[in-house]
Amino acid sequence: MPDSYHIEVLRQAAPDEPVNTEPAIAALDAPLTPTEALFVRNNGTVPEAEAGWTLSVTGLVARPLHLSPTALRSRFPTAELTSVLECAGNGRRHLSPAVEGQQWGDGAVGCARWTGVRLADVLREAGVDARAVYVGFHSPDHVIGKPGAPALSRGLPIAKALAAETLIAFAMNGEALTPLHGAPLRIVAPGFPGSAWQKWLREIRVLDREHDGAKMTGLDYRMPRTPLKPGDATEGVPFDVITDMPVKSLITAPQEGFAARGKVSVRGFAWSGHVPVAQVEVSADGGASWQPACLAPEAERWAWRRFEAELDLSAGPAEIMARATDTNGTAQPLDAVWNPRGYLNNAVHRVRG
Ligand SMILES: Nc1nc2c(c(=O)[nH]1)N[C@H]1C(S)=C(S)[C@@H](COP(=O)(O)O)O[C@H]1N2
Ligand SMILES: [Mo]
Repeated sequence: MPDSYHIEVLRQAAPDEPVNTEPAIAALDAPLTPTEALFVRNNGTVPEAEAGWTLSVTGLVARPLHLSPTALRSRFPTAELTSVLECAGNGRRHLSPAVEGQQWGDGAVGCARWTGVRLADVLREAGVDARAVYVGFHSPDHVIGKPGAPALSRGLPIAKALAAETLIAFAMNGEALTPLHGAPLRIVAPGFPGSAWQKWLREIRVLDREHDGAKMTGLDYRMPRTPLKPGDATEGVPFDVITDMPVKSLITAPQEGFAARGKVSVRGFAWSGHVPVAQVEVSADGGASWQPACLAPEAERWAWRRFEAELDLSAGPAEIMARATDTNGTAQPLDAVWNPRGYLNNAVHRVRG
């Protein structure tokens, strides 16, 4: 863990802009990302966790629930896990040609400890109807300047909503959630993109069809079912909601512009969505040859895993690359794969010295 690091603010909270922040990669060189170093992704305002906050469970349920955060905590068993949180648009900056959207570098990702209750326990208490296929999430944040327009209302397929790892969290890294990260309650949906991790949760609606809330439809957080090339028309092309994150790795040391030569220690983290990481390799010759990195065992299913290697850089300036492969044998591509909204860029991470 470095002594100090800076957090690059990509978009400052100008009156007409949501707050979005991205840390320098040095800030991510720790198994648990410090709360102040975790990226922030807001689509609208930051609501206040005012007194009287109620979480409602409505829709296709036998017994609708209305609970304060305190009642939620006392009524259901506490569940805790460590999980990566990554924005689907992380790495968008590397796409060519460029696509619109938040121009994230490689830092819209982190790994934190989450404490809450299982969404499944709450849904079972409410009594989910057999027709349920999806849950929709609702929050009070709104488009800046448009108080009536929800900023984001996403959801989860019912199977993921009922999965043991899906939480309604009230704490992060052992402390109450901060306003920027969704206080008082947020969804934790390991393996899904950050967009599914609804912040400032106020209502969970059980539905008999895929949710169609703000930024659930159109091209938002969706991938074309078949690959598109830049300039291709998107009309009539089926786009599917992103429900899984690809295998990926990040070199956290050395940093871009490093001066070390000779035998250089390389380290970072590897993670994946629902298909676990199998191995990590590193290269110093542009991907012509790869050597295995030492990968820490999977201590926690959804946490990122440390990798370490030693590379011979005595030949001079080099570009270091890391490539993770999942248990299906799918490896990170060498270059970003273009798509209309710039999602799921899991190209190998390159650090130049
Ligand atoms: N209510 C609400 N929840 C939200 C968002 C939002 O704009 N509003 N942004 C989502 C997106 S796109 C991401 S990547 C994560 C980011 O979580 P963080 O800001 O805690 O890092 O929150 C998600 N939850
Ligand atoms: Mo996101």
